[in-house]
Amino acid sequence: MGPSALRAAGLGAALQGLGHAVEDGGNISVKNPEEQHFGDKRAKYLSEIAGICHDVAERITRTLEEDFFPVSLGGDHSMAVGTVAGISKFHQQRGQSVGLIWIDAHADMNTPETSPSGNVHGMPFAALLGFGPQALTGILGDAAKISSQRAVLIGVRDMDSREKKTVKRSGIHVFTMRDIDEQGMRAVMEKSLSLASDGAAGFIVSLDMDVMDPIEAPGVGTPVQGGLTFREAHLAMEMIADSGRMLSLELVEINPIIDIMNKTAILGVGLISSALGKKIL
Ligand SMILES: [Mn+2]
Repeated sequence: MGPSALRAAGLGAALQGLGHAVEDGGNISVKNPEEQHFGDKRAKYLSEIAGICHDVAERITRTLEEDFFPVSLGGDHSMAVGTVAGISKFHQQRGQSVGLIWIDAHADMNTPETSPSGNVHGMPFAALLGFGPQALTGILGDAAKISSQRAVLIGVRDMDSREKKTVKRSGIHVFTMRDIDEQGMRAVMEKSLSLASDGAAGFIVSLDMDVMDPIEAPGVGTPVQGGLTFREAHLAMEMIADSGRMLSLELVEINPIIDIMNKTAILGVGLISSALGKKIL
């Protein structure tokens, strides 16, 4: 329902208003989880999610081959395994590396062995670095999709105790909410943009709406207090646009059932617009 909420909030018209030619590729077909058994409780719906991620990866690769800029709408964050695999593969075939900027209240760095919930949407970042079940790490080939030196996590404020160990061991760059409080979003983004694009074709942006403070974005599955303000998030997107190095953008975890008057999707449309060139002046 997240993509529908973003469409209803006027995403297409907003991007056309910025001068972009927009083609809506429609939804990727997904089975209703209510009609499936979750399977292994350490990684619920793993085989269904892996199948969807494979479809997403192929769709993304085709989008890039057709010379479009992919904007992917979620849906839960497990889809990032597909989007990032697709973009990484496309550039790898051209001898290029890509970076990753992951903006999220959580690290999404669990594996079935460490996850307290068994939710696969808490595992995609780990899978992209090569940790976790082969069903996820092996999409479009077995190699890690992203090098930890070019992977940046921004806005994190809630990690499981065993997950913290994986984050530290992974070697990714982390800017927690405390770093944003102390250094300011501008400094955090300057460092992040430089780390993610160093020696690479550019970087992927994966924006989980739960990075926002729940006052701004109530319609997310796992809200955590103390998140980004409206302007901090827009500044991050504006600096991403100014860098000219973004290769793809995804926005995930909007759940209109628990939202208030589509507020979270309306904010999402604004953030995508800023990332794709909307300026105040
Ligand atoms: Mn996430």
